[in-house]
Amino acid sequence: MTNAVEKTDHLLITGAAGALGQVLRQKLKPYVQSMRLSDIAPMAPAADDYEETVICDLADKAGVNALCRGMDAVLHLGGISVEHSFEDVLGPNIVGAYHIYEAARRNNVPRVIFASSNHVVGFHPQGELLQTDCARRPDGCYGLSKSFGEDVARFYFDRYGIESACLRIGSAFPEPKDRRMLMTWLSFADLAELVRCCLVAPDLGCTVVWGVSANRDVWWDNAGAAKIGFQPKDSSEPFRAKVEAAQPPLPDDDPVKRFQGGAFVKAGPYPAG
Ligand code: NAI
Ligand code: 15L
Repeated sequence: MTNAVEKTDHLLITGAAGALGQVLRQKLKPYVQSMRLSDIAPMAPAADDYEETVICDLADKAGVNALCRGMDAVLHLGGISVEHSFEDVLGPNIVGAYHIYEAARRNNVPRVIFASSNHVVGFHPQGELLQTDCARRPDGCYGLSKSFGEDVARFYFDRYGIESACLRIGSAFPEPKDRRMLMTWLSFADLAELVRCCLVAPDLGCTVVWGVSANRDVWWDNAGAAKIGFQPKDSSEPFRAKVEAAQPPLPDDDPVKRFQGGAFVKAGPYPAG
């Protein structure tokens, strides 16, 4: 089996019960033969013989190992998706990322698409144009956990040749919810196309890609996207008037306006566990 696939035979999606998991379960269907859908939370039941649902905690090493058995690629969306205490992110995000890559290695899964986040660079100032190889400046325990995940991806490529795309997703929602998201928004259609490109890219290597639509103003230079043939089509511009009418500009010295991570940079600290 080569790493590049025209149509992925068997795809594991973690975090399948979540917001993006539900979207991608539908949108990726034409590009895969079968999907194993997993989450710690209940999911919609398998729709046909090509879907399978498995409840699994990412902190359960044996369970995650079984999830990866027979898979050709993993789309790793599962975990805590907003700022929380270190104790809260430790199992799902940090231990979970390690379990996914270790299970990929043990089961000869050649490719993992890892849902990283813009919060690995959240303490860069807004307005600064970042390359994918910029210094990481995580903006909290959640960002730290995603930064660890990117390191695990790199290690498993360098050591074992498992290819990865680390998707530094901006804000993937039906529409941008605030002024910051006019810059960071990623439409669901562009997200699905980004994942499809990662599945079929002939030479993915270990690539970091900004998950962002073709917004008028962006903070991220997406060279990695060009490498895998991803060309976003949507833009936040049609939502600008609505967003700006709903939210007055923030003062310039508000950290939410100063830093790329927005509100995440002043979340917490949270009490331990
Ligand atoms: P979500 O919170 O809706 O979904 C995450 C899923 O992971 C949930 O269904 C949850 O039950 C599951 N999960 C949590 N702990 C688990 C555990 N211990 N074992 C197994 N499953 C567990 O998040 P969403 O928005 O769907 O995001 C998907 C991924 O993309 C997440 O990893 C998130 O960090 C990342 N991301 C999302 C962005 C967005 O704008 N939606 C932006 C940047 C990154
Ligand atoms: C994320 O990483 C979160 O998962 C998502 O809920 C949004 O808050 C997004 O970043 C963002 O920065 O807008």
